[in-house]
Amino acid sequence: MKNNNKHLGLVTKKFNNFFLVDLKNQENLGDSQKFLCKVRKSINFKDQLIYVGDEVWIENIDLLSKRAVIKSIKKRKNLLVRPSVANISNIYITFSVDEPELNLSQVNRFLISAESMGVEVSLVLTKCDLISDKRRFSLVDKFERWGYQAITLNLKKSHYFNNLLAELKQKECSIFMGPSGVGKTTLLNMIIPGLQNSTAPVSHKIKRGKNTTRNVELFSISNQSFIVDTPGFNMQPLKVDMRLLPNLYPEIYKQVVDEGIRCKFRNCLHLNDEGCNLNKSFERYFFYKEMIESTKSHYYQNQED
Ligand SMILES: Nc1nc2c(ncn2[C@@H]2O[C@H](COP(=O)(O)OP(=O)(O)O)[C@@H](O)[C@H]2O)c(=O)[nH]1
Ligand SMILES: [Mg+2]
Ligand SMILES: [Zn+2]
Repeated sequence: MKNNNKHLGLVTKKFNNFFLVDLKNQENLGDSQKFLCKVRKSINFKDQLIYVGDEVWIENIDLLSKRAVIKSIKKRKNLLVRPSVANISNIYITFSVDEPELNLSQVNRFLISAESMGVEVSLVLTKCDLISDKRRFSLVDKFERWGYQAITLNLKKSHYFNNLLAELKQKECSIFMGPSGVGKTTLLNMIIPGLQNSTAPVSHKIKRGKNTTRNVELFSISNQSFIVDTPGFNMQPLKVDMRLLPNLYPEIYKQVVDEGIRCKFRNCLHLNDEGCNLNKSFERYFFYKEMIESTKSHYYQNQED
């Protein structure tokens, strides 16, 4: 039985030349939702690769063999690299409060590279069973000053996890990003029943890269809501153009947008006081300056190449 209408689908998995596509609206196609697709030959996709997370139009749907053909790609909203995933709506920057110890400069870099994607960014703090409530509250306060409402998790208390899960089910496509050993896989295993990716204690992990790389995959967690599984990826913060940096710090752009501050020079990097009207007495200003300096040296290095 063939259906020749065109349907919108979501690429959830990628094999060599095949794509697993979930139909977005399942009108008139019964229970079948997932189709193994090839790309239509007549289309030149050479410079337009298809990624997991892409929305595609499929046709020649065969309901028996569950096969179809990808006809075209819908314009994508964004593309994350390493792992390559398209159309992310939410990035959950994930760090443990201990084991490994919380590194604020690293948290800052992950937050900024997530902000540079132009998506909704949240902060998750795992392993809160390892610290006192007092310390936990002080961290929540700190990140509130950074512009983030941190979600604190504790494997021993499912209550917090359930709140996060309910939130994820309201989002289109979420991903956990953070360094190795913070509990991302543990979280994914709790969110996606039956996933059973292997987790490893921190010390063990440092000795050797234990993950065997599998491909990125999207898992449905509720109707039209997905989470990215990124096995075998050690997430690294992306490099960000320094001219964009002022827009990526809530403490800065809130002053510009809410309070309407203006500096003398239009593209002020807020480094010197002359003609700069930014109130620099916020906690992350030091990190901000440090980041500008390091991107500056990269910038000049690249110019010389
Ligand atoms: N104490 C504690 N340990 C945790 C928690 N979540 C994860 N872990 C442990 O942290 C280690 C690394 O977890 P894993 O999920 O592999 O981290 P990933 O590298 O970010 O994927 C494992 O030994 C987990 O059992 C937590 O809430 N509390
Ligand atoms: Mg992992
Ligand atoms: Zn300024």
